[in-house]
Amino acid sequence: MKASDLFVRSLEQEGVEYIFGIPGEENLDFLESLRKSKIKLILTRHEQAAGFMAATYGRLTGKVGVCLSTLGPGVTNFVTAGAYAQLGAMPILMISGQKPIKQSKQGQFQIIDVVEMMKPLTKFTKQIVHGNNIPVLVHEAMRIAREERPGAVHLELPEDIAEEECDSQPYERESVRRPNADKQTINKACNMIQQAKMPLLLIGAGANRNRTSEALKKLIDKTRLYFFNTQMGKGVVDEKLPTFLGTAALSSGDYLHCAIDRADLIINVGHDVIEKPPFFMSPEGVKVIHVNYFSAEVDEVYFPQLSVVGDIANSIDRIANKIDAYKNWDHAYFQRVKDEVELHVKTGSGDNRFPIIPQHLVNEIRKAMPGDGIIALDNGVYKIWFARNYKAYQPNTVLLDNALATMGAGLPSAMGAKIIHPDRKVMAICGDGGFMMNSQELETAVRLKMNLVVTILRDDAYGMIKWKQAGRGFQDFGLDYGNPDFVEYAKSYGASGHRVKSSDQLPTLLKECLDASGVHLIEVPVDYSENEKVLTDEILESKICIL
Ligand SMILES: Cc1ncc(C[n+]2csc(CCOP(=O)(O)OP(=O)(O)O)c2C)c(N)n1
Ligand SMILES: [Mg+2]
Repeated sequence: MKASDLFVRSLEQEGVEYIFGIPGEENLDFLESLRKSKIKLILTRHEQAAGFMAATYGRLTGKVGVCLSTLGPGVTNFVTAGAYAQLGAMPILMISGQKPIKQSKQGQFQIIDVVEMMKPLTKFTKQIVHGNNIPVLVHEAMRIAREERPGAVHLELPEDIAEEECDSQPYERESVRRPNADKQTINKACNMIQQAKMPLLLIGAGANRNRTSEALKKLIDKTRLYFFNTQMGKGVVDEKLPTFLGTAALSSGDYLHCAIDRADLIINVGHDVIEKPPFFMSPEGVKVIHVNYFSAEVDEVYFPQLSVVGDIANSIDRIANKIDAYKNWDHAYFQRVKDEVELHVKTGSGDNRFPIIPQHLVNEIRKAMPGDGIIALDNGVYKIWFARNYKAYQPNTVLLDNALATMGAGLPSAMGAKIIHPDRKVMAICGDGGFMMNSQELETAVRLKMNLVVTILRDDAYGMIKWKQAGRGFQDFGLDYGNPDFVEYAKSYGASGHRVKSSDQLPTLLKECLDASGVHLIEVPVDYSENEKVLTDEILESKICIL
């Protein structure tokens, strides 16, 4: 069989459904093999966007998202997406082409050492030097990408290898089950939870996997434990539940941290060091049970007393079976914090000022989105507002990146989500800065006939940095820009463009766009003047920590 056919057959064998990317002439054999395959090619307008889409596919399905690029400039465009997947624990395989390796008459034209470049960004990177190695390398790359902690892998397929004849066969994918924690450790964890006075449950990024959600819901239903989550743990458990305390959107000092400071035990499920720590440990402070696929990476602020290592869903399920709502638990203070959090989340949500304030926008978008609707956020100051104020009801309905925290991923990740869930409502939420970093993908979305809403918060600035600049006491400098006319810009792609002209118009417009077919871009002029007041001053003034 021809090597490129063998490569595509190996991917089919692994269950690959889509390949996102941009081929170059070095991928032409691969492309021809793909043409004959049932794997669909999603052609994008930038490799970075293809990588973000593949990563989102990995994030939402647990299967490996695959993306394709040419050598040199194509694959250097994968760097940010590779880092996004690697830090965010999203399984992806990046495939890139290369000039012939056995004989080349082109000198160093477009050639960089791609495998070397990929090393710090991936779990595995290899150049394929013989067609017969393809089945084993594809199998290994996929296994490594999927295995906890999931991440990025890369294979380079040089032009001359792609066209050679080989005689090996694709592998059958084996079935693997993760190991479970031992009985003694589960018993120890249950004893610690039973003996605690003010236990809290924390749901982190690693808990955002299939089956974990159910186990955690069972634990909370049975014990009424108060819980909070990190930004990437949003939605694992329904945030409407009465014992949900909120999302740790700020590193410290938020209302929620008052509860954390009082807790004597934190059951930390799926802790991932790539998110800023949602709390700090100290020698005499809170005790921690670390529940994860692997033991804790210990540092000065994180040194759990017990690690429950094994499949998270299994560990939580077994803990839930063994423990109850105990009489010695004192939840009164957590309830007071909960009341305070709810009060502040509501403040401003009905404020009809124009330009629109973030609290109001978050509230209207929550009202407009169905329970299983997905919002995909880019990176800007609004991410904090959404993390704090937008309640996620189902797993993976708030796609935000609190790992690499890159700008430019909002639109591509929304598109990736839409490809996986064509029947669900999907909205990209971007700043004017982040949107413009991958706005060319509007063409891809229109070409793929997606029903998609793209909301752009327009402040004509890199607002997040402006806020931090003011917070440091620096003068306003170097962060303002102009924007295209977003309505006309959308139209030029064959999408529909809308501009919010008053607060009252917002709910109807959101609803209309979500119900309509096609790609709808909504420009929302936003007023960020409340950032400092709500995210800093009011929290400092609150008495809840000392009550
Ligand atoms: C690729 C990338 N470049 C720069 C940054 C640093 N950064 C974080 S937020 C931000 C401003 C975002 O501006 P915008 O998208 O308009 O959102 P806003 O905060 O104005 O709502 C910048 C420059 C980043 N996170 N990612
Ligand atoms: Mg902006």
